[in-house]
Amino acid sequence: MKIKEAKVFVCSPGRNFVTLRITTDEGLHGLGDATLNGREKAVATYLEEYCIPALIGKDPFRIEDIWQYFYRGVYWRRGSVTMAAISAIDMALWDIKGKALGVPVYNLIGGKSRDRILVYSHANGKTLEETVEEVHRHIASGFAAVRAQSGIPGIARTYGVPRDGQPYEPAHRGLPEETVWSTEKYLNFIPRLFRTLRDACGDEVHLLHDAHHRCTPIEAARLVKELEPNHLFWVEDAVPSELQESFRMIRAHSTTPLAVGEVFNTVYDYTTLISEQLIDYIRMPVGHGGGITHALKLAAFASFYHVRTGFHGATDLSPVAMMAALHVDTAIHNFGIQEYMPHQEIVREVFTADFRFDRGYLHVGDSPGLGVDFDEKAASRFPYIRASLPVNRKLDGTLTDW
Ligand code: CS2
Ligand code: MG
Repeated sequence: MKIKEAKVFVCSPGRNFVTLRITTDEGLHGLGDATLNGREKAVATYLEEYCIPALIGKDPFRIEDIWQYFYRGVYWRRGSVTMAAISAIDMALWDIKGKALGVPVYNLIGGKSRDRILVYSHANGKTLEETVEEVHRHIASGFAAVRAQSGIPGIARTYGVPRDGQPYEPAHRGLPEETVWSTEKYLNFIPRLFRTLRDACGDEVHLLHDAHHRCTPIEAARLVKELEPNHLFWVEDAVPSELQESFRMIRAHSTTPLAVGEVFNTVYDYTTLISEQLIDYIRMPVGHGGGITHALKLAAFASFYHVRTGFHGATDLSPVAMMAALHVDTAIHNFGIQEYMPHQEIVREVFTADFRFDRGYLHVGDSPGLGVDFDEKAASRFPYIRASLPVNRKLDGTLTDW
C-alpha cells in the first residue's frame, strides 16, 4: 500500500480547525488534526509545502519511520508548528492502519486497559456565586470531575469565563484582544473560591483549577499551599513552564497535585519535571505533541515516575485529536483523566466521532481506525477567518502571560 494523496482542509464551523486527510492507493483514508489555535495557516502551509510532497509514495504502515523522517529528517526540529504537523500525519497513519486491519487504534497499541474514560468538564462563572452554581450544574449533569474558573473581583474579564451566554472560545476573530490582569487580586480570591466550592459540593467531586501560566514560582507556591486543605485533583499550569526547575519551589510547599504541558510539544519539555517527580499529570495534547506515537513514549516515560496522563482536550483541538487522545487514554496503564470540553453543535456538521458520554465518563466505540469522519463538503460551508488568542497586560500595562 502506498500514500497516493494528502490534502489539508482549514474550516471554521464555530471556530477554526485544520484537518489533514491522507489517502492510499487502495482507497483508504486517514485523518489527522493539525489545529494550532491562532496559528492555523502556519501549520497548514508547513504541511502543504514541506510534508505532503515527501509523503506521496511512502508506505503508510511505516508509522515510526515516517515520524522520524519528519522529526529528525528536517533538521530544524521541535516547536509548536512543526510538531502539530507531525501530530496530524501520525494520527492519520494510525487511522489508516486501523482501517486496513479492521480494528480500533486502541487494539494496535496494547488493547483496553479500561472500559471507560474519566473526564472533567469546565465550569465557569463571572462571580464566585455563579461559579458555584455552574459546578453544581455540572455535577447534576453527571460529571465526577469539574474544573472551576471564575471572574476575579476587580478585574474586568479573565481567562476561562465566556462572554454572556456564549460558548467559551478564547480566540477571537481579528487581531489579539488585550485583557488586564492582577495576580495579587487573583491570589487573594481563588482560595476563597475553592473553600466555598468544597463546602458547597462536599468531598466527593474532583475539583480542578487552571492557573494558566500566570504566577511566579513563589506565587504559585502560595496558591497551592493555600488550596491544599481543599484537596484539588490538580492545579494546572501554575507557572510559565519553560524553566522546568521552577516546579522544585512549588513542589516543596504543598501536596496539591500539579499538572502541566498543554503548550509542550515534545518529551524533552518534561525531562526534569518527570524524572524529579515535580508534577503529577502530563497535559501535552496528542494533537500538538507528535501524535499517538509520541504520546505513547511520553506516557511510558511518565509511568516509571508515578506520573499520570491528563491530556489537553479544549475545543481548539478537533474531534479528530479528541478521538486520538481517547484511544491512548483507553490503552495506557497510567491514565489519569481526560479534559472534555464538548464542541459546539455546529462542529458535528463537519466531524462525526464514535464516542459517547455517560455519567462522568467517555466510552470509545469499536470503529476501525480512530472512529472519526470529516465531511469535506460540509466543511466548505465554513470558510476560515483569522482568529487570535488574547494578549494580557498587568494593571500597569506590563505585558504578561495570558
Ligand atoms: C486551557 C485551554 O483547556 C485548558 O486547560 O488552558 O482552553 C487553552 O486556553 C486553549 O487551549 C488555548 O487555545
Ligand atoms: Mg489549561
